[in-house]
Amino acid sequence: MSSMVLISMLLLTVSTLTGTFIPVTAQQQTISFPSTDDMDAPVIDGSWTTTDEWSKASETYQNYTDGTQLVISGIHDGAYMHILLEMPRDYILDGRAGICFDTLNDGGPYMKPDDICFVLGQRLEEFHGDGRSTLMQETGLLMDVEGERGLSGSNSPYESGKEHVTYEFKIPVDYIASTNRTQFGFYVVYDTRGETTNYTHYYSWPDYESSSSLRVAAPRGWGIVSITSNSDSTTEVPEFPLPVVGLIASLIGIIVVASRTTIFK
Ligand SMILES: [Ca+2]
Ligand SMILES: [Ca+2]
Repeated sequence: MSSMVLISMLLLTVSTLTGTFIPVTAQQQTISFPSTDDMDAPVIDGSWTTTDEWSKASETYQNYTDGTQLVISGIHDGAYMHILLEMPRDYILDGRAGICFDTLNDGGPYMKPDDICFVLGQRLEEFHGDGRSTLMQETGLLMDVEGERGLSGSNSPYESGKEHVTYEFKIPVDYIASTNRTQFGFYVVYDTRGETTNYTHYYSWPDYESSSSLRVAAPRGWGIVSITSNSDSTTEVPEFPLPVVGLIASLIGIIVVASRTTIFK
């Protein structure tokens, strides 16, 4: 057997095995909120205040099967996270929207006390988990949190001929990152009555079937939000579980030995 054929077979084996070993968590949807140093923080007034208000924020798009769209924009300045939820095809302000953080990023089937949601409808409310259900439990609202909703028009890049629904939030970083974490579970939920029906429709990110805006998906299925600083955003490296690293190292050893055998025989 030539060494080239042997190497090809070994590489095929490696790629097959690594596919098996990569953990499920690698598939979790992730959003990065970049950091900004300038002082032009978004104005929390419920709409695109200027055409460049959210231009430095990250954008995450979610399309739903009924044609509804959600755009999640986020940025932070070290002290506050600023988050914009935008529904380019929703023209009537009749629902509510919420953002949830798994502050310990420990997932699980139920919402726990460290899982915090801010929901904005007629007013802004704060909820935590009870550890035995996925239903949000209302608590007192942290003083330093802001949220406003409204309609955005021509200042928005998604202006589609009609003013559409937007929600803006301002959340203190140290309330979410109390243990100096930079990654948290993240979940978005919103509802609307829709254009042509009186039924309430529920949407979420990640995209799950919902029957209530106050009942979340199990935190283990939430996405991830990571708050990056300018210095560490370029140093991210893909993580491999240790068994794969060991496997690759040993196979490289086999390849070297096999090559030498072929060359020197
Ligand atoms: Ca604004
Ligand atoms: Ca949690």
